[in-house]
Amino acid sequence: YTLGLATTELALHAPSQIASAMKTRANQLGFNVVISMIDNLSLAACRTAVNELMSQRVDGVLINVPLSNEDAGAIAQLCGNLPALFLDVDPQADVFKILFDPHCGAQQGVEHLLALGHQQIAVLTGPLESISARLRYEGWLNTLATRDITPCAVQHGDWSAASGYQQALLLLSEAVRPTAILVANDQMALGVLRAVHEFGLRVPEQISVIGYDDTEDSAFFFPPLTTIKQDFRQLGHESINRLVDHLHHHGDHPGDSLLLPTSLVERHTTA
Ligand code: IPT
Repeated sequence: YTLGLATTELALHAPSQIASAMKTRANQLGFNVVISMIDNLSLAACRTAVNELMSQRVDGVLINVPLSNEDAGAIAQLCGNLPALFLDVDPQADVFKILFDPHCGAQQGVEHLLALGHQQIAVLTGPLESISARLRYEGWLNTLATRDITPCAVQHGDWSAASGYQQALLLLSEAVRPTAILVANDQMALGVLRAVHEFGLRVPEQISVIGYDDTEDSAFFFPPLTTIKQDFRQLGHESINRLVDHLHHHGDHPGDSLLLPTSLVERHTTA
């Protein structure tokens, strides 16, 4: 078989680690993976990528592009009989999918900060065009609301360390200084740590920072980052297994979708 991967920006750590894990598993099974990368978040860009893969006669496609329910439906339709597995959609989306539970991850981050006694919590979301960024944000707000807390400040980044740095400068300039910052991914958290350092504040004594992903480098940030782990190796392994399973059985298996858990990794940026 040849499998096709349509993916969002591979300069980001999470999608590149996911692609790497898929390649590794596919190689073990003797399959090839061809990649088509989109460079802007739009349905049109995703269509172009999928068309490009189909013209290379792939036997199935993996789609790691954030898509609304409607757009995921449109892409599933474009694929027709070609098996398509989605990796960045709403858990409610009516397509074949493997996802980390965004509600679970968001809740674990908030509960960790609440257990440490934080009440002045600022949040830094991912880009709101991304469904996963929106679901993490929604999960944070819902969990905070169970304790009648609203974030003391909110900013939106674009998943990059540069945006984390810039948005953290804004969060730290607000009248009320947060005692903790919830960050939607580890790359942005890297930029946040630098901004906090430049403000002359100590992590975690004066301000706690928690990330999301647990990408390969996060244990080597300074201080080592507390974060919500998404096991990308497991995601790559499972997604190839399930897509290949689908190819062998030639049919619809609506039960094939999978929601993977996330876990809290406590390091040294929260107290
Ligand atoms: C998601 C990552 O958590 C985030 O850091 C960013 O890299 C994003 O991907 C890019 O789309 S993981 C995805 C499978 C929801």
